[in-house]
Amino acid sequence: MPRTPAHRSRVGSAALAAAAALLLGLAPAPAAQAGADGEKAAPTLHELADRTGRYFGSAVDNPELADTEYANLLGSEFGQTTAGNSMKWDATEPRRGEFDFTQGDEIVNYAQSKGLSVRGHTLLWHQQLPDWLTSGNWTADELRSLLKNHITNVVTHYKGKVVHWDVANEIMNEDGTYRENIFYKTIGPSYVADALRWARAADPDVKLYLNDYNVEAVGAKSDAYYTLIKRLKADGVPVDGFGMQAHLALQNGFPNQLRQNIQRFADLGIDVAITELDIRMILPSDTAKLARQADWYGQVTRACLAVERCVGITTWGYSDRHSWIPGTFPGEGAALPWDENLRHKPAYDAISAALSAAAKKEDRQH
Ligand code: G2I
Repeated sequence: MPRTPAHRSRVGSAALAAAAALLLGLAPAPAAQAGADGEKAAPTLHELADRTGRYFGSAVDNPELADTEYANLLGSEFGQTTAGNSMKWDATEPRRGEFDFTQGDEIVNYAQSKGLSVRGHTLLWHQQLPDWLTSGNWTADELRSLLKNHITNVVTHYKGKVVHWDVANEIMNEDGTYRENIFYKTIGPSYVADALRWARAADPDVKLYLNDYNVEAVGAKSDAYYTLIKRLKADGVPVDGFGMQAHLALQNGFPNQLRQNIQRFADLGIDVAITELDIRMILPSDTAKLARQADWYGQVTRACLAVERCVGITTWGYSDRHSWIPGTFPGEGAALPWDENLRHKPAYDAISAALSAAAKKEDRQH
């Protein structure tokens, strides 16, 4: 398969990040270390993904950085991270016009020290908005100007520090209609194109994404994004990618036609990323559920690897020690590839095997 320029530019990102870390006087992320017996340790997920021109990442939330064992493994196994909470509106603009990047910067500094690239998450969402914004009774013009100011300030601050932005998060309902968030209700659907344009004006290089859950399968919700992105592209609105969160649950079934769905978005001339992958189950976990979960992780990984413009995979955390799921879905959990003791689960081996097969194929072709 011929490499596109976009593909080529992703190759060797680990090496570039290590060089950048050296220039900054930071210790580069450790590569796979030779074992005590002189044998080479197994390559990390990101090293394998990198050989296919992709990244493999994990989200992280600020309090987790204090868990040194966890933060060190994140820094050595992964090539990318996403701030779980600290770049959201309530964190970055807690009072009108007053910006606070302390927490977001902490993630960026950590990522740079480990050679990880960063995905910005998120400029606009219906959750985690500050009270001053949600309690205001804004006219369309006022809200448009608040949104523009927010996007301009946040994107400008992180210019050159984040490579992707989830510009608009979760803007569609399950039936493919627009979610009635404050922006839609006050401004109408034009806020999406405007948000993308303002983000582009603030940083011409960062990749601008729309991002949502339950869009992995072909269906009403993903169809709505397909139609929207097609129209945005036709209108010359800067949209570079589509993020499929992929918060999956064993009891809900595997998303129908995942690979074909990724492909049809790529065929619109945009990138696709798996942005928040986790695969939960009803607790307690058992051998059969863990095997099924492993199979699903392998399938998601292979679906991304099968599409040239699927640029990478991010899991929403990597260990059952730190996960949003038990708090949101009581009785469910065990969703990540490492257990709470940071030991590999079968899911880890399935991801590694899928990446390794693709990396070897890529090595043979070049
Ligand atoms: O809900 C899972 C994810 C779905 N897609 C968008 C993501 O942004 C979202 O992330 C989660 C975070 O992982 C949670 O950590 O978003 C949640 C909010 O909807 C986050 O939870 C919140 C808690 O609900 C708050 O009580 C807490 O103050 O995290 C906050 C900061 O720790």
